[in-house]
Amino acid sequence: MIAQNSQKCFQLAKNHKTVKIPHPKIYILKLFIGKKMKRYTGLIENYRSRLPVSETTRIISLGEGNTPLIELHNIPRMIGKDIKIYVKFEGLNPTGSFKDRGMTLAVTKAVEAGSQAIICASTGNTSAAAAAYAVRAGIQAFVLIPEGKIALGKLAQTLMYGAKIIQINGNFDRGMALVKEVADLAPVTIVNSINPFRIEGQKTAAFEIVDELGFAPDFHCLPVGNAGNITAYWKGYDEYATDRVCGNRPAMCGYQAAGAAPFVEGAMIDNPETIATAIRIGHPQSWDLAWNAQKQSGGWFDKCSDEKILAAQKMLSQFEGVFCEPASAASLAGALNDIHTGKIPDGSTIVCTLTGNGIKDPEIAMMQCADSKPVTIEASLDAVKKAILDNF
Ligand code: AN7
Repeated sequence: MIAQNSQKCFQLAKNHKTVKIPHPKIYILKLFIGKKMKRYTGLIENYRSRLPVSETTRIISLGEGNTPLIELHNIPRMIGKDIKIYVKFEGLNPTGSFKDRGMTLAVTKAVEAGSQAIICASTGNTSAAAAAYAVRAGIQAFVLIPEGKIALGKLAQTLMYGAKIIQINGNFDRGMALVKEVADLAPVTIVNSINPFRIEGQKTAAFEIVDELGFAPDFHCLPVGNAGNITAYWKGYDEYATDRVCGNRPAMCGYQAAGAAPFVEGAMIDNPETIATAIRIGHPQSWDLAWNAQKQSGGWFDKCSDEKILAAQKMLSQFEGVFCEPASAASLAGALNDIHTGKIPDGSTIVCTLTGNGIKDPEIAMMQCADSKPVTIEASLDAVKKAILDNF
C-alpha cells in the first residue's frame, strides 16, 4: 500500500495511481484536531439553530443532555406484552436530573441580560441545577425549599455548590408564590419553569429521542409536577413534526402521585402529599400549557399511588439496572397500568422519561431495601466462601 516514504510526504499507491497524503506527523495532528472538534459540549451547542442564542452569546454549560435512551428488556418480557419500552435516563445529566437542560439556557440568558443573581423555589432538583449553573456562570443563586421535604442528596448537592439556601415552613407552592413576589422587589431572575428559556432548553430531550429513533414514539410518559417538562417535550415533538424532521407526534401521558394530582382532580390542591417529594406540588405553574399538550396530542393525565411508584422504582433497579428517584418512576408506574388496561395497546412504542437519579434520595432507597440489609461476617476466607455458597 505505502509505496514511498519521502521526507515531506507519504505516497499511497492505489490502482496503479500515486496519491499524496500528508507526512505522518501532520496526519496525526489533523486526526487529533478533528477529534477535539467533535467533543460533546452540551445541548445548546448541539441544537444551536433551534434555540434563542446568537454567535456572541456566552454559553453556560456543564455538558448536559445527550442522555441514554435505554430499551427495557426484562420488564416487557415479564408483563408478557408486545410493547417496546424505552427509558430516557435524565438522571445522568451533570447534576443528576432533567432540570439541567432548562437551566443551561435559563442561566445563559440571565447572564446575557446582565443578571447578577438567580432565584427559584424548588422541591430539590431545580435548586441543585440552579446552584451548579450559577457557580459555573459566576453569579449568585438563591433557593427557597420546603423544610424537611427535600431528598438528602439534593440538599447535599445544593450546599456543596454554595447556593444561598432559604428554608421555609411551607410547601413548594408557597415558596413559588413568595419567589414571584420577591422578584418584583429584588434584582433576581426567576429560573423556575415559568421562565420560558427553561422550556426551550428542555424541549431538546424530545429532539434527542427522535434523532435516535428516527421517529417519535406512539406514547410519551412523564411524571408531572409543575408540568413544565410535559409542556417542553410536546413543544419539541411538535416543532420537529412541523419541520418534517419526523412524520408523527406522540400522545403525551402525564402521571401524578395520587396525593398530589391536580390535573386528575381538575383543580389546584392546597395540601399535596406524596413520598415522591420532587412532585409534591398542588399548584402547577404550567397549568394551561400542559392541558394544551394533553389535548393537542390526544394523551391523558392519570395518577399512581405511592405504593405503585415505589414498586416501579424497585422494578427498574432490580430487573433493568436503572436506578431512578421515586418521582421519576411515576412515568413507568403509570405506563404499566395503562398497558395492563389496554389503553396503551400491543404493538406500541413508548418512551418513559426517568427525570432524576436514584442516588438523589438515599433514604427512600434504604427504606425500599430494608429487608435486604448487607450481612456482616468474619474477615476470613472460610466465612466469605460460605457467604457465597449459601447465597447461590
Ligand atoms: C425528579 O425541582 O419542580 O412537571 O422544584 O424533580 O416539569 O415540574 C421538580 C420536578 C419530575 C416534575 N421528576 O417535573 C423542582 C421541581 C423529578 C422532578 C418532576 C420534578 P415538572
